Amino acid sequence: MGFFYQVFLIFLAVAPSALCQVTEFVSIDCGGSSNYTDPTTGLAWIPDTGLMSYGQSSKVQNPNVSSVQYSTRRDFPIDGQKYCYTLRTEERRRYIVRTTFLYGNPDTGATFPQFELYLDTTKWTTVTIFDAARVYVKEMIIRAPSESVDVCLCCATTGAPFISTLELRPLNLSMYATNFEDKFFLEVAARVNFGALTPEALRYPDDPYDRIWDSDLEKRQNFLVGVASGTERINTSQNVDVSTREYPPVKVMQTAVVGTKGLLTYRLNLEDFPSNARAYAYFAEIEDLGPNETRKFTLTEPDFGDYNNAVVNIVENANGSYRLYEPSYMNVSLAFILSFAFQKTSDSTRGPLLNAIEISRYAQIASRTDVLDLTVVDALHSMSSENVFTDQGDPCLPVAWEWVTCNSMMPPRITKICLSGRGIKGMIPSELNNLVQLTELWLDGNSFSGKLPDMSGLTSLQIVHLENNQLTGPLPPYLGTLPNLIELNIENNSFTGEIPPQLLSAKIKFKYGNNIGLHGHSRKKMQFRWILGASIGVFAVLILLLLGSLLLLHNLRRRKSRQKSNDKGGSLRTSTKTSAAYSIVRDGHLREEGSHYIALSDLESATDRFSKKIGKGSFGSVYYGRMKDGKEVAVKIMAEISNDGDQQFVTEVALLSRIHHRNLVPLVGYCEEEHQRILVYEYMHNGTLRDHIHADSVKQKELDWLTRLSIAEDAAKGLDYLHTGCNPGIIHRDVKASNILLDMHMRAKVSDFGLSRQAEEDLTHVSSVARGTVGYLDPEYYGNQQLTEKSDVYSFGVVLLELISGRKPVSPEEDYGSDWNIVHWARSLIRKGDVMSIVDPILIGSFKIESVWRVAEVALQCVEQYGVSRPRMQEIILAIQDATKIEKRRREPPEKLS
Ligand SMILES: *[C@@H]1O[C@H](CO)[C@@H](O)[C@H](O)[C@H]1NC(C)=O
Ligand SMILES: CC(=O)N[C@H]1CO[C@H](CO)[C@@H](O)[C@@H]1O
Repeated sequence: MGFFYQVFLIFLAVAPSALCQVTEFVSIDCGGSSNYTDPTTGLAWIPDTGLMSYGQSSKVQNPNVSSVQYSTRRDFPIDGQKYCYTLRTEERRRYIVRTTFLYGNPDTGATFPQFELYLDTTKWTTVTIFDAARVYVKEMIIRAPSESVDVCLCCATTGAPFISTLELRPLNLSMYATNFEDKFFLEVAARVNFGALTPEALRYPDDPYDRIWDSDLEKRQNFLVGVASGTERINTSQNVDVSTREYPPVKVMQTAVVGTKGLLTYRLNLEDFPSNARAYAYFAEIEDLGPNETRKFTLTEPDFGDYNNAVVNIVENANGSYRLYEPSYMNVSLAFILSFAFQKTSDSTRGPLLNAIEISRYAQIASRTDVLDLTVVDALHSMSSENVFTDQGDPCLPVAWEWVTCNSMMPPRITKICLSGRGIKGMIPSELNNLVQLTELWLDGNSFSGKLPDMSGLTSLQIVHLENNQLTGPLPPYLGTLPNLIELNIENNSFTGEIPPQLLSAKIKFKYGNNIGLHGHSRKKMQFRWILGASIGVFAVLILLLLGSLLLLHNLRRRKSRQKSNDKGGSLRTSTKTSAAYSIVRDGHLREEGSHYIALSDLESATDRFSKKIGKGSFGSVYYGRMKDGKEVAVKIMAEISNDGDQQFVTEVALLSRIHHRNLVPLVGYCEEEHQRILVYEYMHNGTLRDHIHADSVKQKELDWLTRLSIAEDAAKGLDYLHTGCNPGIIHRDVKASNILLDMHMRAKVSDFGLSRQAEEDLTHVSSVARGTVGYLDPEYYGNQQLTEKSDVYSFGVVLLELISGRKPVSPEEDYGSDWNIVHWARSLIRKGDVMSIVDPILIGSFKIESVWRVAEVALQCVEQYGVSRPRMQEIILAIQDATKIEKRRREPPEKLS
């Protein structure tokens, strides 16, 4: 399966858009009765008869939609139950799950239905029918959490739940990937095709992924109102290059609206909002602009806050006309009413243009019932051959199965099982012991046989009914010690042996008649047991006490040492004043804790008169040295001593001496003598990351994918600490592979804060001369000189691409053309879905492609044009950890539930 999957992924990666998706589409006509092919779409539909045994098919009257799938619907009973369709999925693959609802019957006078829709246990939406003739479409984009998903209807407040169609559409690898997909599904709130030629929505085959693009001509309440005057519709028949991340259909990009008077405005309602959302805009220049013409505009939307100032210049952003530019907001908080405006800039000759938008709500994935409890219901299910169980979906959520009662914990636990008189045959499953919250167990009136399993873990148990079965064997002693038991009935079974004496106490309502082999206890035996039991008990208590105090001591010690290390690193957090660093500069004294002054003569002897050069940093040469106490160090001599260098030197020392993090190279000391300015760092045995990725000898190069991931995670944590752990935050400004060093255990540490400046406390950016290294430099920063943490993120994205590809960021010597640049190269290949082509050849065959995908995805986000679209270091760390998890999962087979 793993191999097949990989082959399949490679196949997808090679031919993303040419792939014939149709065979993988699942299209279910609910209430339908036969298979057929829809002539307008060419899609094959199947009836839901094999998937759903509840409810009944009902004819839709007066459908104004001619498709066969809307001539019937399935109506469900009005009761407290949930009704679920189960769809097979490939775990972790992304899909669109779509349900549609056409009620039809407008003239019956009955109230229109309103009910709840769930995906697994996650609340999807409330379906409310206002217009009997409208097809309501609900779409969820998911990364499949397991091998199947349940689509459940329940909880009608008026009318009866019903459904018209259910569709599953697999997506190409990284389409609709978000940093939040472990915890959130995406509920599609709006997907609009502007300038559409007809009021009908556009879908397959125009969209190979069968997304539904609503026409902006569709008449619906509160849909695209408040249109600015001067708004005109344009279209083209020329092809538009859409090979970006989401592959919107060409046909949608071939039409647009233009604000000929300089303004485009729209207002629409977003169902299930306010919420956090993912918002995409799709722009393609489809008018032929004259040589002196420009189209530049800005977005004005109160909710988008920060993004308002970004200027869109479609041709420039998309790198040409008839090409797609798709800026996105990965996480923006939006209100129920979305009202947005695009405004021409004063120096632009043409008004704003818009081809399409797509807005989705983040729907937090709800927990399912605890897996331990699931093992029990699965075991019970598998026992019954006579189809006693027809339950669907999760046992507890959104409403519990009829024979199960659950508590309201998250994840929920089962508190009561009631299976009286179901005709179940076989042994009581041993998994039962997992139900630690169970208070009532009713298994009476079945044909359970064999011995009672171990139920000693069910310490919450109060009421147990096992009467009228064929159970045998002795009554296990634990029955007498269940602390909360108040009622036990085992009548009419074939139990044998002695009754545990506690059961006969008055506190428990115990019925045991008609068990031929069962008998009471003899008193003597019992006394002996009591004495034995008591002395064992005392002994155990003593041992426990002893162990307990040992543990306590251990913990105390641990806490103390942790406190100590916290104190060390804490100095930075608590000193919130920027002025601190600069006052040191003014005084010229560096008496910070941590770093200390080292005399030049000591350094000369440590480095054997600077004889062993090991590298060259941004500011000067680096030499190997060994201090008197044996400590190995890297000694960095600052090259030039201009005023500028002076300042940087002092700043760096002041900064570095106050920062302690295990992913940052520690500063040991400094020296300032005879016009020499020297920094002394801890020596890193394995040199720079650059040496390892781009080494000449193959032996040195052997960084496997997991090692690369761990290096990336370490370095990301170092940078994250600089950005968020320091107050004020610190921007590194020169993140690159040669500034990531490796210690003897191949743990990575970020080095060289030569270019770092403390970000001023109340400014979001600091202006200064653009610095950095060619190939890693953030184009936005280069353009506007506004430095933010996101510039480091950009550079780190380049490092990630280096780790994946093993190639240098810019590479005149490698034969890739004169302006070869890793970002452009990787971006175009990844967007085509062709991640295999960028992977370092020496890794081929030894990694899991999905793990590389995860990193490639986040790397692409890091090198987005605009800083606001780039993730924070924290999100990057999560992505890398995710990739590591994926990679490791293959190596260690998943743990089996016992
Ligand atoms: C979006 O941002 C908010 C606050 O900035 C955060 O609470 C939330 O977890 C983020 N992600 C999602 C999917 O909402
Ligand atoms: C340039 C172009 O193709 N324009 C077309 C836009 O759509 C209308 C029909 O709605 C055509 O008549 C135009 O030729």
